[in-house]
Amino acid sequence: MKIGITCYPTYGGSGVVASELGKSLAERGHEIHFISSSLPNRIFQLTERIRFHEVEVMDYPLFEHTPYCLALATKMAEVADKENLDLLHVHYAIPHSISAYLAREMLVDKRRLPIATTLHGTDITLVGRNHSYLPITRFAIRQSDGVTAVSRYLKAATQREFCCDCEIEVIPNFINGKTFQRRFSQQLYRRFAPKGERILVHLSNFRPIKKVGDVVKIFARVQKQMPAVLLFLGDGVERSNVEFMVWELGLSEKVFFMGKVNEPADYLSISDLMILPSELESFGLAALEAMACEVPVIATRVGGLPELLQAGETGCLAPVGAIDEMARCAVELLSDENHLRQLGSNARQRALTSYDCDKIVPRYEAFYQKLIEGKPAGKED
Ligand code: GMT
Repeated sequence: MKIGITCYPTYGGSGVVASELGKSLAERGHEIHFISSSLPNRIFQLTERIRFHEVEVMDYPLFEHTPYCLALATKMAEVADKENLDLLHVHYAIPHSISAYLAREMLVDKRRLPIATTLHGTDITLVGRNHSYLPITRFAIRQSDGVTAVSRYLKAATQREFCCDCEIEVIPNFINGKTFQRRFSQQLYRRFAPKGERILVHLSNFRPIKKVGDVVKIFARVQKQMPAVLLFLGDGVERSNVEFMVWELGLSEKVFFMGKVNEPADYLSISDLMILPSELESFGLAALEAMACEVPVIATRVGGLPELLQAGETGCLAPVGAIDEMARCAVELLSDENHLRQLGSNARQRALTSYDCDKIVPRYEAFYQKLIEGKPAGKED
């Protein structure tokens, strides 16, 4: 198949899923055309089967806001026509689904161009619910030839708030179990934990919804009970607030801000525990990546996280804001090496059994096939 993929190329779960999906599909013999404003995150190499088409947006003094959505639609139609694409797959509904809809309409007299939309999270639970975007997001979902959501939670939320009769297929996030596996580096470990401290880790885009401040509060409690350090992977709007908080608490020597890293598995592999205290998480890709590297996860019992994580088997689940409970659980787990390693091993097992790319990517292929053949898509997970 020849597939056009559009996503936000920045640091964020939907861009990571889109990039990894494109890479896996290319490995399976498909031709992938990324259409976006810059090369998506985690795409480090272009090949015969992984191509990139940059959306160029002309600015003009009259424009208070540059109309990216229109430039994207134009590029989608151009690439679809020139490269004879079978399908457009957009990640994150706003505004990508609308651009895809416009591209499909632009080509309507020439050729059929099915569009698939994958809903990732805040395109439904936050941004899409805003009155400025809700009607057009609903329209975009209805106009897509096929829609997937990354968890049963997100499917239900979409049907409840956007369209109860919409067919939505649940296809969860996935990892490549060969890339994401524990490859412990003594040298890297010693860089952060020279005295054998426990390593806690958090990976996110540092948006308010991630409650990164809670990670610091949990860590502050844990490090009073045992020698420990904290690694922050990723970057985003909340980072400077969190850095200030760390400094105010006198923890600067124990907390490391690594920024955006190309190989998160290297850092996850030296970590003992991931903390993900999000206010909402439609799936929780960061947790899955940690699990694949044998890192148990302490997370909040929200959104799609309980579908991914099993309390007591792969870590702990607690209510949003339950700092003391999460800190207590962390101390308990970190104090029992055997139990910690058992949970880590369960976590990897679960990641491989249910979320490896070899299991999930064929589901996208089957989904595409149905859309290309013009069959209605959408079934229960
Ligand atoms: O809203 C975000 O935090 C970013 C968003 C994205 O599109 O990058 O992440 C969402 O998509 C990920 C990939 O499907 C999911 O694993 C995340 O749980 C989800 N984030 C939220 O629901 C907050």
